[in-house]
Amino acid sequence: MRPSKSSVAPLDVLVIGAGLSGLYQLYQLRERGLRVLVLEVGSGVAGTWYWNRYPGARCDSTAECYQYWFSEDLLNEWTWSERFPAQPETERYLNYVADKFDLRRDIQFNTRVSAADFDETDNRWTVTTASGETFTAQFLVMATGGLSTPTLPDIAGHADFQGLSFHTGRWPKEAVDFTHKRVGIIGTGATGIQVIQSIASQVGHLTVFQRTPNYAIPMRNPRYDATRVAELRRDYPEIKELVHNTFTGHDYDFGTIKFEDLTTAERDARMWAYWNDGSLKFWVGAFGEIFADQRVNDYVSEFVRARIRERVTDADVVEKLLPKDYGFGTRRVPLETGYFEVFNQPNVHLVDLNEEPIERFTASGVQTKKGEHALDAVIFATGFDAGTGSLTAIDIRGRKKLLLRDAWNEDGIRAWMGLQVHGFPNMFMIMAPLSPAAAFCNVPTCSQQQVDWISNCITYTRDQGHRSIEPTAEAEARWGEHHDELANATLVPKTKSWYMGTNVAGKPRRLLAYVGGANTYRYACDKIAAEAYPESVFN
Ligand code: NA7
Repeated sequence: MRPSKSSVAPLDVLVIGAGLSGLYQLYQLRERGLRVLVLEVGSGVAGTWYWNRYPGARCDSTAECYQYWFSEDLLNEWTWSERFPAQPETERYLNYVADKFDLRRDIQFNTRVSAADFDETDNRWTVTTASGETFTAQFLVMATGGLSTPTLPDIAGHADFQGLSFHTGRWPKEAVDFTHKRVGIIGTGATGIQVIQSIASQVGHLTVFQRTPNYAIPMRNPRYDATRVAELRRDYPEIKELVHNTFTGHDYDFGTIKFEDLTTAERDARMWAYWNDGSLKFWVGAFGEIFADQRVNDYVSEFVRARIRERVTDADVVEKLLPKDYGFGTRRVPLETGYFEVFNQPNVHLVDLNEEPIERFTASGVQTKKGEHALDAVIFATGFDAGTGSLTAIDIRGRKKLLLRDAWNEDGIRAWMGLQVHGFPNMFMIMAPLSPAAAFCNVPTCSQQQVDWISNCITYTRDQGHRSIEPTAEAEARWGEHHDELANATLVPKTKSWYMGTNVAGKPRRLLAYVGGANTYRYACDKIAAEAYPESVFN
């Protein structure tokens, strides 16, 4: 146990988490002359890109959109090597940023926060760590990440299994050698797909346990040579402007061309053009109507199923790989590279858990309804308690000792603008529920927007001589109603996924992220600031 640091000079702001959001939050607050400390559970910076070091981990946003915009020097110095960088490169980038801006001196690593308590008398937060240290600060910023609390399936006998087991979100730093091993993987989301396509050719035998097949788009991932890098640098001002003004924070947007106005040939030509871009542009850009119009969604879904059929040779296997009971784009669409061809390999076996549910782990593998699958290692690519998980894991107590976890259990997830919670003054959240950043946004775009807004809000509150800021209950309820109204006008709530909280037992079923658009959301946030926070109460 470390000595208590409660004697440390009082801080203005405590930031929890040193990932992409926390690093930028530290930078911005420091620029404003505030005393800031970041607490981070990992031994290094980078958050998601620190923990998710599983084989094949790679960004599904293009490099030119997945970066910081605040420093011209940084934009000119850092050179991305390919369009969709792999985990080590993004981790290196975030370490480079931490060093360049001397951020580490205000980050305490290997520190797990267990509790945060708001004191109504002095309007300050006290944060307690798992090792018993305490810190106090006027403001608390939860930069704990939207996808940082791994979930493990509730399968009997896990402790009996004698082989190796890993969760992708807690991958060891040391390389894991799967050569000649019999490996099983549970989960075929964005993560599972990256792992499967990466290890299938190395392992002795791969058993893929699939509950829900996914639509996926082939990734086109060229290397960036010097010419391309120079072009991108030239275009950075334009890209920066674009990402901040689009629906999803990428450098493309919904098209203005309507599905209804096109002939079948024109529709198909448009889909092929977007498909061949090899990015998530097909999802958002081809026909925006897929999110609300079932007929358009059916059409596009069939196009994508046809692409899967073309690539898998075994008729029974391909049937299992085709998503049939939900529409394309209503859950996260992964990018892939040779994923479907993996199932043509003789050393790969697909287990459809709908036909053959898992009964339990045994000492030597996984027992399903049809028999035992002998395994040397199991990989859990089973996802995260998204949005809420990293916040409810901490005992956060606001006014009247109200526990955030209880508040969300009793009232459902509530969060004004996805930024603050009524009853929890001076606490801000990044990538939290009910904001676009929770799922429907290119993370760096929305994370930087929220950090900028939070930094300005904290500065304003202090400059005006206020001790605290808190949204009203009415404003919070209005935001929740607006959120639900937009969500229910889409097809997304019809599909089970982490977007809806259905991947975690007992989690309230509600669309996690705001679907009004990252651009619309930003304009709303800017208006609130320009009008001096009319929906908040200052003390
Ligand atoms: P996801 O997208 O939540 O995928 C988790 C996968 O694990 C998915 O295929 C699940 O099947 C499967 N899963 C979860 N629990 C079980 C059990 N109990 N039995 C069988 N299969 C199970 O997580 P990812 O890590 O892939 O991606 C999360 C985000 O990180 C991603 O969207 C990117 O934004 C980055 P299901 O579909 O629930 O039937």
